[in-house]
Amino acid sequence: RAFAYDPPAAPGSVHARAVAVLAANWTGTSTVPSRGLYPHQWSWDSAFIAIGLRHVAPLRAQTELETLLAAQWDDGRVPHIVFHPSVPLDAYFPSPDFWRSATAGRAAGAPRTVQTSGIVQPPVHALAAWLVHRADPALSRARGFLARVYPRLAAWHRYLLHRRDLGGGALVSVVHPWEQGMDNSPCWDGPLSRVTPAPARSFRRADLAHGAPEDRPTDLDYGRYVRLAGDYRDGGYRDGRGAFAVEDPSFNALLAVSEHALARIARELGATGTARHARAQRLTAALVERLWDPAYGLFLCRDVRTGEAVPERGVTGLVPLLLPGLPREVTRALVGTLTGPHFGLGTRTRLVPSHDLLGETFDPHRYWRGPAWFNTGWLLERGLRLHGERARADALRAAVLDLAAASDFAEYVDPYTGQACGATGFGWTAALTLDLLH
Ligand code: 9YW
Repeated sequence: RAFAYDPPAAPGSVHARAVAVLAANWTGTSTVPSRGLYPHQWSWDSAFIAIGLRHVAPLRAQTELETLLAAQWDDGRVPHIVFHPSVPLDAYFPSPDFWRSATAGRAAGAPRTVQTSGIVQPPVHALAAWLVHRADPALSRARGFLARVYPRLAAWHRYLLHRRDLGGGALVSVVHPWEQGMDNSPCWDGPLSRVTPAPARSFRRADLAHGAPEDRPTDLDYGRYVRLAGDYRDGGYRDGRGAFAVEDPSFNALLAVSEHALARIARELGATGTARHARAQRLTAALVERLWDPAYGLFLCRDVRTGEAVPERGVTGLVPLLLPGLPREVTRALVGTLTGPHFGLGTRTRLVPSHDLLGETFDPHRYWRGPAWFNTGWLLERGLRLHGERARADALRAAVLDLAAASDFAEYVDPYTGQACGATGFGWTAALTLDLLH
């Protein structure tokens, strides 16, 4: 009776197949992104997964988020990976013996009983918690779900706003490309070029056992990821001094959207939520002031160490379309960029590419350097709908559903052809398909 909440879907339907992926990736307390490639719990994956799961198994959706939040550090950070103790160490790199959270993270209050990474991922969790609550308010109230997660979500946002404003402009900085979630985006090439890669012989990648090397980040990328993460660990995971610090549009937009969701949660729990809505609006204003570029027609990343904008068109710069309260000329320009020659939605591409089609570095198969991902498609579908672009939202929804089903719920796809890349049976692809079907 694992997924007995809804009336059974027709066997073989897209709905039934998506439910089967989530059932196969469920471990008993959370859902893995991919059985082979990513066999632990990932932070933003869990938020997206809960958003889909709520329609078919709301108790599991609540549990998914509660399991992640149980691994929160005392300083408020929610780790990007929570490791499953039963998975062999060599199944994923970097493994718990690299992060050493319980010892290296002691000063920051890492948990003692569970092993985690020490970096974070985009804060989609309060949005997810609110949507999960709304799917079954009676169950949520009976379990005291919101009352239990609210203090943890509030501490999480506090950590980001207070410890991660490294640029001093009221925006959050990421200190590692893995934190932003689009690992090898060309947006990082500039800021990463200052990082001396760790020697190739000092670590062993596990991802290449599960994915074609030409679809994955390079060894040079990995050397830099390892150096940055190792330096952060060796500094006791204290914030403020690392070589890499970037203000990213999508990370900050997701924080603002989640702050609006946290306001609604606060209201449901009897507070007013007014201060939180106001804070979300201030974040939105800071995003526009610091990262909006009218000439590019999208938001740009800002390299905090040089103070310069990063002159690259990444899908991250479109994601703020998700925000209410954007100036009208900004939303109009974002829709123009999404459907224009750089992203080609509705003309050259079937699903939103992760990077500029006309950019020198564009590669339709290499991870976040061109392929289309389903989570960004889902976020932009919401953004289009929010801003009254109904026909475009409907078309994007149809494309997500088609390509997810045809690719067997691939991790990412070629944006022109829809050809599957990376893993199949991928958690958030299945979950966000379910969400769009409901
Ligand atoms: C890694 C799990 C994660 C995602 C990221 C994606 C990739 C690589 O896989 O990260 O080793 O963490 O880039 O967004 O959360 O699906």
